[in-house]
Amino acid sequence: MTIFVTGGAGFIGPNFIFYMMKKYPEYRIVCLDKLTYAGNLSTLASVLTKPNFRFVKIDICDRDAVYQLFEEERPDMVVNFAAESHVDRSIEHPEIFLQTNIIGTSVLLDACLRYGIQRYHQVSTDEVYGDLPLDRPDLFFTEETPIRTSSPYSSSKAGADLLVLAYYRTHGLPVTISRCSNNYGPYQYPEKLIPRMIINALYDKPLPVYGDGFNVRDWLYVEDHCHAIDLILREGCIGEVYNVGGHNEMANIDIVKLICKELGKPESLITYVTDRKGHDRRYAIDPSKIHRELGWLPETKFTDGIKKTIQWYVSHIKV
Ligand code: NAD
Ligand code: TDX
Repeated sequence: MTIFVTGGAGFIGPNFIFYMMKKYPEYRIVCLDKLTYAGNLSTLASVLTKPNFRFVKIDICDRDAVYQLFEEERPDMVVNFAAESHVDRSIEHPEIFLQTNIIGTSVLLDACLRYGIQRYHQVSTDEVYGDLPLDRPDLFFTEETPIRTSSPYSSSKAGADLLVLAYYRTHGLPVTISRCSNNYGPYQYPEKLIPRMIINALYDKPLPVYGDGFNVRDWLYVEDHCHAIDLILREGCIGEVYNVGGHNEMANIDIVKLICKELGKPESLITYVTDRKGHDRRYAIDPSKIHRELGWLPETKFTDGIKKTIQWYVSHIKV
């Protein structure tokens, strides 16, 4: 079994590679990554010399290079994590989001068609459903919730999802899609809320909270996401979408206060700044389909996961 993991030098990708290499030591994993600002090869240091692992620096938009690698390796499965992933950047510079997230996905799908594949899995996001109001805690995103994106990032991810489903309908390509809520854990680039706040707090720098701080995200420990993808790869129905989330909604301000408390830093570091344009108010996943059909449940309690995450950054940051 050879699995292509794209975007494996970012945040979720390497966590998935470590998860799979531990669980399936007989598998061959090939990581395809362009090493953008968000990619870091040293994250993969512990597996780089393993005989069943290969790293290839490649842009998934580079059709010739991608085809060449498919020709060489003949993968059984492809899991596509590669993406431009930061909403704020997509507002300023949308082009690269369209390029990598949509064109890159189309190149991978074409390669799968051309060389044949057992499974193509697209790692998507709950952001394709837009947002929910704060005053309707009874509402959740299901797989039937209409696509209603807010940012160039989420629009590009939705475009990719539609393309993946079109390759299933048109060509019968064996695809699956997961739409996960916000992940946290080790190796996340410090432009995202949790690592940014931990690192700024460690340096006693201001903690920039957008708007009123009451925007809600549904946080999931990254390993629980990896477990969900593994289950979908093995037992998920082709052509299906699975929402992944652990019913762990929290307001941004509460997360930032918790980080201050865990690190023994004063809340006076919190600084309210101009809101993100089009800022989604609340994300909340209904994960009943993946629970019912594949038996998936999150295993990490937020109180434990956030402590582990903070500890990881503390031990990897020199202050
Ligand atoms: P990330 O930004 O940390 O990592 C992205 C990786 O993709 C980097 O290593 C980067 O070098 C690589 N990459 C970017 N453009 C590339 C290209 N053209 N060719 C090859 N490699 C390229 O992202 P992440 O947070 O690990 O997210 C991974 C995936 O999961 C993304 O598709 C994202 O949309 C999705 N997702 C993320 C979250 C989250 O909370 N982080 C939640 C749901 C879904
Ligand atoms: O400095 C900050 N201050 C702040 O208040 C940052 C970086 C963020 N925020 C707020 C904005 C959001 O309400 O925190 C919340 C989380 O922001 P991000 O970490 O940028 O994540 P989000 O926009 O929710 O998107 C994330 O989850 C879904 C990932 O970046 C996406 O790739 C994923 O699809």
